[in-house]
Amino acid sequence: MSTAGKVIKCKAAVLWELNKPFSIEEVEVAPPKAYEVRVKIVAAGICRSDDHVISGHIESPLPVIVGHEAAGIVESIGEGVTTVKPGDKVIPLFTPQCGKCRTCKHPESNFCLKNDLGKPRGTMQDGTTRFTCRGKPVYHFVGISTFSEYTVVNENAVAKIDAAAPLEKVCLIGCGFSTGYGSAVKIAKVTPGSSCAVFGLGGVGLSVIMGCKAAGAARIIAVDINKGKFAKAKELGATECINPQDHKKPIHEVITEMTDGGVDFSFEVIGRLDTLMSALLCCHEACGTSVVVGVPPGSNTLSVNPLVLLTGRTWKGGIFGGYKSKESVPKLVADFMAKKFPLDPLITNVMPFEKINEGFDLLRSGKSIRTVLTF
Ligand code: CND
Ligand code: ZN
Ligand code: ZN
Repeated sequence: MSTAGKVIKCKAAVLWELNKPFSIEEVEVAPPKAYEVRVKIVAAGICRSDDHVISGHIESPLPVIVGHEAAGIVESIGEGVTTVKPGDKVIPLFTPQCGKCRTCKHPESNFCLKNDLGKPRGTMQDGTTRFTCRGKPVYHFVGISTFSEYTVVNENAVAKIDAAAPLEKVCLIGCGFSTGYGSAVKIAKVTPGSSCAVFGLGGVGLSVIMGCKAAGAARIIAVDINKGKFAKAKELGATECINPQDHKKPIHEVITEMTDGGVDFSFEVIGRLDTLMSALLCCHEACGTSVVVGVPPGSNTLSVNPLVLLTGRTWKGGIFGGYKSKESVPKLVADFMAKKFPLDPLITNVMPFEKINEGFDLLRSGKSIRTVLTF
């Protein structure tokens, strides 16, 4: 029997309070309104940004259903939807692409004004929610809330992908892989023969390394306080791995000495102010570029001596690897299908959705890269 047009009751991981485990609840998912799409989630990865919501490091109204890296199948569509149809394989987009706003019309930028990232309302783009639990509305996360068996997204926040794509792998294209890889090839525009330093070797940082390698970097210095991450970093292209705790000098000085005055490109992929500063200072004072990828706590600010930039450094950042999401995600999936890059090395754990809290424990203990939850 078709579920189109009806409320669907299903399981979702609800975060009722900060710093508490998710509670697996029965939720009601309303049908999609005009220009919206209801998606059956098949696989969802766990990214540190989801954990940042639990810790309060990323602010969100509560209760909320988080999750922003997933793949699924369209269950039903609202009025006026033309770019996807029921049965299509899709990836939800945590940064939408409306195609009409100033950002979407700009050839280089991707932070579409329809996003719910900067000052999150926790709603769909029309200001209302589609989830209810125990009679209460539940908020959305970045417009896609993927830790639910069913979710509703705007049409501009979902991309149709190859019908043959393995959803339990390409879900990583929804955030971790694309964010990291694009930060190297699109935001930094890493050049052949260059030197790079990558701070933080999680799923996103390792994808930065893959991007640096694909762009032809000659040296890729991987930086982490967890030595357990070094073997995977080398497998994916790091030429050297360093642990700041093994050095008496500040790590930016160590890297500056190793690289004749600093690297060409550096990336902060952790989300800390001290490592943001180290990444900035370890790129060459005259010709280096440093990219902010990690999400630091929203309320914190850095104080920077402008002379650090006056000598010629470039400091930039970006969401979702700078990719315009709706047009780029199908191409990234096609590239994966054509074996232009692997995703398997990033997936260390696969478990049923109900074990979501175990998946987050693995991330926090530094034992996993990406855990993929299957529904
Ligand atoms: P994950 O937690 O898996 O990796 C972070 C790595 O940093 C771990 O290997 C840690 O051991 C390491 N680390 C922690 N502290 C330090 C330190 N002081 N010095 C050196 N290394 C350290 O995280 P992830 O890869 O899932 O995400 C990384 C960041 O990227 C995180 O802040 C997340 O919120 C952010 C992000 C950004 C975007 C975007 O669009 N820009 C999208 N998703 C996630
Ligand atoms: Zn837009
Ligand atoms: Zn993410």
